[in-house]
Formats: sequence, structure tokens, C-alpha cells
Amino acid sequence: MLKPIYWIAICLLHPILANSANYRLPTSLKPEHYKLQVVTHLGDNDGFKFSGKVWIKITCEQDSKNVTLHSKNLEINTKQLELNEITEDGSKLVSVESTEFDTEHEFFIIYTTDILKKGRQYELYIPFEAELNQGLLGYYRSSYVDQKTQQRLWISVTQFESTFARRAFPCFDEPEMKAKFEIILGHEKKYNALSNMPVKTTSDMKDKPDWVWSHFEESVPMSTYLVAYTINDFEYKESVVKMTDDVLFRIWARRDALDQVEYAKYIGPKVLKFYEDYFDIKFPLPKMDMIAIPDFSAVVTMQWWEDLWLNEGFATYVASLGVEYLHPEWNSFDEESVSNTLDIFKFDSLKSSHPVSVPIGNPAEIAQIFDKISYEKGSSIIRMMHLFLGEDAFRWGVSNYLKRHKYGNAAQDNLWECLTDEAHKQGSLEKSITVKEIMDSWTVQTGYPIVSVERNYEKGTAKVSQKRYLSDTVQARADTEHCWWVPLSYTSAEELDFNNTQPESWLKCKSSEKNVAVPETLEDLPKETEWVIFNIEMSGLYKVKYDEKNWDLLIAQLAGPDYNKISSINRAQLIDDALDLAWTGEQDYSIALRIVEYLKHEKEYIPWKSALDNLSSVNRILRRSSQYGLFKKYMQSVLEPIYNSIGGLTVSKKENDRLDAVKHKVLVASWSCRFAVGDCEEKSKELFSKWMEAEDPNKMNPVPLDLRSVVYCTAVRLGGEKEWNFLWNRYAASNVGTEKVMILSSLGCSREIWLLQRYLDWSLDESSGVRKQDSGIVFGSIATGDIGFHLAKSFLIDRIDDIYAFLQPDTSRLARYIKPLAIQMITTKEYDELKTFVENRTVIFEKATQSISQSLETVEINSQWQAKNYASIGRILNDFSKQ
Ligand SMILES: *[C@@H]1O[C@H](CO)[C@@H](O)[C@H](O)[C@H]1NC(C)=O
Ligand SMILES: *[C@@H]1O[C@H](CO)[C@@H](O)[C@H](O)[C@H]1NC(C)=O
Ligand SMILES: *[C@@H]1O[C@H](CO)[C@@H](O)[C@H](O)[C@H]1NC(C)=O
Ligand SMILES: CC(=O)N[C@H]1CO[C@H](CO)[C@@H](O)[C@@H]1O
Repeated sequence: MLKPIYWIAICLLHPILANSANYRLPTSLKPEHYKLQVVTHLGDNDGFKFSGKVWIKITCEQDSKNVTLHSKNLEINTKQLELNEITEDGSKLVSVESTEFDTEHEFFIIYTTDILKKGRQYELYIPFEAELNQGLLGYYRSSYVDQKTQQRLWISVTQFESTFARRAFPCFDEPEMKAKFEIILGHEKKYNALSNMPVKTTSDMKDKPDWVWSHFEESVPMSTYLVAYTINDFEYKESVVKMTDDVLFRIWARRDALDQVEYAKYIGPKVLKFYEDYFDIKFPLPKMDMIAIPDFSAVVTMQWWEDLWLNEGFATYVASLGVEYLHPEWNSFDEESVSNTLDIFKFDSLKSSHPVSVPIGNPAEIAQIFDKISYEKGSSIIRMMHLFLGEDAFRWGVSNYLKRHKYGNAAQDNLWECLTDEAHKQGSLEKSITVKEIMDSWTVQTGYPIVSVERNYEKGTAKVSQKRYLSDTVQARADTEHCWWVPLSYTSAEELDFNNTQPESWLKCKSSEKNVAVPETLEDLPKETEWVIFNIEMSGLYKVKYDEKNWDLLIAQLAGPDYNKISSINRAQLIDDALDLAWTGEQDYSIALRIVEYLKHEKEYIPWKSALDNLSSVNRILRRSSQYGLFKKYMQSVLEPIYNSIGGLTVSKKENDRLDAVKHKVLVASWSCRFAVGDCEEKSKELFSKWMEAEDPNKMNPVPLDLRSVVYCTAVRLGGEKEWNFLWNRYAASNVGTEKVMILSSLGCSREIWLLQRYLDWSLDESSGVRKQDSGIVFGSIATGDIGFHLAKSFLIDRIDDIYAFLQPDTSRLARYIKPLAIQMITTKEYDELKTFVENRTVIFEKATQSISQSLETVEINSQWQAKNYASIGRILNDFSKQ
């Protein structure tokens, strides 16, 4: 978990926050240097706690009568606190008038008797202590059971991103307040101490035998949220990476799990090296430690605020560039870009979505803003920029930016400037357009456009226009106050060029009135018997709506043997666009379902993913309706050929190298088992019972690794108590985080009511073995299972107070309880119920407001769909079933 491999990008791309003055620290004081000393008690005679001292060197930039910094849940000994002015001949005590905790803002304020003077330097000393709790935030403790001794062992770790450093030591906890850090950790000798920098010296503690001080080297200037330290008894694997300077790279894990880190050890250094070469910039640290924390599942979220979309989005994007460079054969880059983009098409079509770049008010809002929009949309629009700028302009623009603003504070506008300069130099952008103008339209506005292409077949022209795409068609479409700068790339049946993603033209916005779009007429389109496709390789974040004749031409191409003359990414987009337009009622479902039909000969993963992900919303709505039988039959006929062509559940020795081959198999298998295609159910039961018969099922598992989630779920669904308990015992015995989570999800597939009820009860009881952070997974898997919807709903309503208490302090996790129910609700009655329920409990849902309004909107959209499409999709499916 600690610092993922894209740390370098994060470390160097420091954003500036937009103004949301209220919750911001005054700018009158600037921290320069922290000396932080922390003594950690991991269950010794003093129990679980830490006590620390921090000395902060501060420059005064503006006269002030107070020092305001962050602190939360820390006990501060205000009597011993000291403020000194640093003078030429030593230091001079500044007298403190009073101190105050402002809990709402998470401030600690020290009022001084005299004025702190601009240009002078001060040193603040604060002693503090706190419990070392298990809350997963700030400085906390985590545990694991050693396989050999069966003993519970403790470690301590930090999680400071986004606003949690303030729970570990008093500090100026805002990202642009960078300072150097000198860290000293006190701990029992038997443990390792790790931090960002290498250990400089260790020394014995004078008054405590068997205790030592680990004294770390001073760091480069960095933000508080990047500070990290841990006390543990882990072991490590290491390698030395040959970079500009050699970098020592170590991965730490508990002894039992050390063999699980081989791959990370191999790939991590290579990715670092790639960044150094690609952006032509030196890695700033002499070593890099990564640590595998037992409590954390692989779904760790990294969170940060406001313009951090640039950090996170950039980091996500650059990480995928790195993986593509190392493993081009995996085809992971295309796959990831497309699934990101498809995800965003879904999420960002809600009114309740938010822009990528937003000013933030209070700290409670910060965590919920960092949802998929920040990561995935951030990453998608950076990909779009990369593709419209071209390789050289992108790479050198970013490189110049990184060099110019190395340890300083740079805003996103600085990055746009560097990119504009480079693009104008390389000629990939007209001189009259700037990157800022384009990118602002994507980051400051919520949503994305749908581009309409209306061809004039006689004249060989096309009228191209844009409007915001929203799933809610009733209210939303009246909203015209949006305009995006849209890069237009296209190709035709004759040209068939899916390589060139540089735009041939732009859809522009009026420069006088920002939100007014200017339609464009394109000349020289192909002749009338040829289709055109816009948005090559989904390089832009927009949907496309064609006129009916162009759709017909496209369907004819897809239905024939040359369907793959259209690139697979664009096939995926055609499917997604057609299904979405049908969903919103703008286009007949028969166009969409005729497109989906060609999948009978589709072999590639990406189009399948687009179709199945999308049809899952239709599936969710229909599954509790009387028309489900027709839908099932249609799905069976579409899935049968691909299930056979991937070889069913049999895994051949020589699997395809491409990463998506595995994903493809898993995707097809899970749908096939759900719809009882081929021998999917039989084979699952067979594999599972072989496992149950194994002598030591914890060591021996005949179920192919990648198919486990499908096989477990199917076997539990078709099985009973025996199968359930068997799998539960495997959960208890497993020490692999991802495996545990996967088993938890599979256990929700059962169709035995009492088993599910017991499972729900266990989800709120840590002594059952379900970890706090996984309770939402248990709930979600039951809620979305075959019969669990009503059960889960009643549980939520009856036990809401217990759930709230159990999830503390991170109650934003309540979103995971609401969402899986909401996606299946379709009637206005259900909408009203949900609304009343959450509105009656504002305090409980206060940290999940964003997801709640998204959930409510989802229900609204579902019911619109129901009203508009339910009858007609029945008719169309019926016609298909007669073919
Ligand atoms: C602390 O000082 C700064 C700078 O003078 C000022 O803006 C801020 O309001 C003061 N804070 C309090 C709580 O007095
Ligand atoms: C597109 O790129 C591929 C691989 O580089 C190449 O084989 C193909 O000929 C290119 N197609 C066109 C139309 O340029
Ligand atoms: C609102 O919540 C209170 C308890 O918090 C409960 O007694 C009451 O029945 C709820 N009202 C509705 C309409 O659900
Ligand atoms: C995964 C995905 O893109 N699903 C979408 C399919 O289309 C419907 C209709 O717009 C969306 O609501 C889904 O989110």
C-alpha cells in the first residue's frame, strides 16, 4: 500500500488549491523545516499509543498575532509548548497569550502577546500524544496473525493522504506548504523503522533498555501528506535500480507474504526508470521502500483535494504508459483507457456529478470528491490531451514543466503554459488556440458532450454540433449552457485509418461567451455508400450520434466478415453509443440490439466489455420483471458462440499473453454462468466439489486462479450450507488480501435466506472475522445477488444506527450500502422510500451526500427507462426470439 510506483509523478506534480478561504490556513506563516520525533508503543506496558515532539521552523511572511496550524485528536501539552524567534545570536522566547482548538476547522491556534514580524524566523515546539488506534487514518496500528506461531502481531503505519497528517502531529497540513522533514522514530529494538528517507544513525535510548532511536536523513521539501513512517517486524526483498543515481528499491512484507511481492519487486524499479527516461528528469530520492499492509485490500484509494485531479489523473495515466512500455503484449493501455472512458461516460452523465476541478469547503467533503471522476476522468482527459498534442509536444511540454517547478509550487496553469509553448513550436496546435482554453472546458465543467453528425449525402458534407450528454432526459436536456472544445478526428469505409488521432478540425466555443458552442460544417466527406466514424480510438471524451443512414451502413459492415476493419476500440464505442442512445430513448432499441447481435462473431475483449457492462444495467432492471425470460434467451444466444470459442471454463496450458485474454475469459464466464450457457454451471460445481474433496484445501486448489470468483459464486449460488461453510473456512484461513475480498463477494451469491441473514449479521461484528473495511463488500454482494435485494434493504433500514456506529470514523462508506440497492430500484414508490429514509437521517449520511444524490438520480433514471422502454424492449426481444 504505502507509496505506489507512480509516487514520483505525485511527488513532483504539486498543485495549488483554488480558493475556498474558510477552511484554509492563513498564509502569513510558512513552514520551512520540521524535526519530528515520535515514540511508538505497540502493545508494550504502555499499551498502544504514540508520543511525540515537533519543532517547526517558520518564516513569517506577513505580520501576525497568531500561529494557526492543523491538529486533530491529538493531546497537546500547551504548558510545555514554546515559541522562539530565531535571532543571529541564538533565540528569543516569544510569549504566548493563549491557545485554542477550533475543532470544526481542525485548527490549533496559538495567540501571541507580541506581533510576529514579517521577514523574521521562528521555531515552534509542540509536545503531543495520542492513542494508536485502528481507524486506518493518520498514524494507526494494524495486525496480522503469524502463520507459524499463530500469534497476533502488531505494526504501525501512516495514511496521511488526504488530510490525515494532522492526526499524527501538529502541522501545516496543506499540500503547497512544503517543507523539509527530519524524522526520528523511537521504538523497541526488535522492530524496523522506515520512513521516506534512509536511516542516518541509530542510537540506544538512555532511559529505556531494548529501545532505540532511528534517526532519518533530511528530506527534500515535500507536502505533509507525502510523509510516511512505520514500525514493523517485516522482512524485505530488494534490488538496486540503475538510474541517473543508483536507487535502492525494497519491498517489505510480513514473512508469510514475502513470496507475494516478487512481481512488485520486478516491476517497480522498471517503471521508475521509465519515468526518468520518458520525462528526462532525475528521481529525487536515494531509495524507495514499499510496504504491503495486511489490513489493506488492493483497492486502496489515494485521495487528495481540488486540483489534485491533476496529480491523481496524471499519475494514473503515466502509470499506464509505464506498464504499456514494459508489457506491450498485454495490450493493457488500450484496455485501461477504454474502460476508463466507458466508466466516465456512465458516471458523468448524471446531473449530480461534479467537475474534475472543484473548490472544496470542509474536510468531510474532501474524501467524497475523490471518486472516479478525479482519477478516471482526470486520466481520460490527459490521454485526450496527449493524443491531440502528439507525442513530442506532450513529452517535452511535461518535461519542461517538471524541471522548471521541481520543488516549488506550481499551478496547473503552469503546466498548460509549458504544453502550449511546446505544441505551438511543434505545430500540433493552431497558434490561436491554447491548451488552457481547451482543458478548462473539460476540467471546470461537469459532464461531457454528445456530438451529433448529420450528413448531407448529396453534397458530401456533415453538420457537426454538440450538447451535454445526460442520462436523465426529462429535465436535463433543456440545459444548453455548455460548450467543450472537441477535437474532431474521423475516418471512412474507404480510408480505414484508425492510427491518426490528431484532430482534423475542432468544435469550438465562442470566445466572447464561454458557454456558447459553434457548430461546424465539414466538407469533403466520403461518398454516400460509405460510413464515417468519428472519435478515432475514442481519443476524445465524447459520444457520437449519427443519422440513421450512417448507422445502417455501420451495421452492415459489422454484420459482415470484415467487421474487424473497424478498430476494436471504435467497435466498442459504437456499441456503447448505440446502447446509451437507446437507453435514453433518443434512438430505437432495435438499432442497438442489431449492433449487439454482431457480437456473435466478435472475439475481442474490448467490444464485449462495452456491451456486457452496458447490458448489465438492462439486466438489473429486468431481472425482477416478468420479461426476464425473453432477455435471458436473447443473452444466451449472443453468449453461446463466445463461450465456446474461449474454451468454456477450461484453461489451456498456453494462455494468450495479452492481459485482456484473462479478463475476457472471466467476463464471458461470469455472464455465461449467470445465464446458464453451455456447461458453465456444471463445470463450476464439478471444480468446486473437487476442491471440497482435497486433502488440505488450504494448500491445494484445483480451481484455475483466474476463474475462482466465477466458480465460487456459481457453486455457492447452486449449493447450500455445506458449500457456504466450506468457503467461509477458506476465507478464515487465507492470508492474501485480494483472495479474502473475492471470497467475501462470492459468499453473497447464496440463495439460502438464513445463510444470507447470518452473513449480514456477521458483517457488523468484527469478531466474526469480517474486517471493518470489508463490511460494505459483504452488504453489496448480498444486495446484488439473486435473492438478496429485499433482505439487504430491510437490514439497512432496521440496523442503520448500528451500521453507522460500526463504520466510524469513516462513515463515507455508507455509500457502499446505498448504491447497490439504488441501482436496482425502478419505481417512484421506491424512489420516495429511499429519499425519505436518507433525508430523515441527515447526520448519519453527512459524509456520503454526493453518492446519495447520485443514487437518487439513478433511481429516477431507472424509472424513466421503465416508463419509456419496458414495453418496446419486450416486443423487440420477442421478435429476436422468433428469428
Ligand atoms: C491569525 O492571523 C492571520 C494573519 O494575521 C489572520 O488572517 C487570522 O484571521 C488570524 N486568526 C485568528 C483565529 O485570529
Ligand atoms: C496503422 O498502423 C499499423 C501499425 O503500425 C500499420 O500496420 C498500418 O498499416 C497503419 N494503417 C494505416 C492506414 O496507416
Ligand atoms: C425518522 O427517524 C426517526 C428516528 O430517528 C424515526 O423514529 C422515524 O420513524 C423516522 N421517520 C420516517 C418517516 O422514517
Ligand atoms: C458500463 C456502461 O457504460 N453502462 C451504461 C450503458 O448505458 C446505460 C444507458 O445510458 C448507462 O446508464 C450505463 O451506465
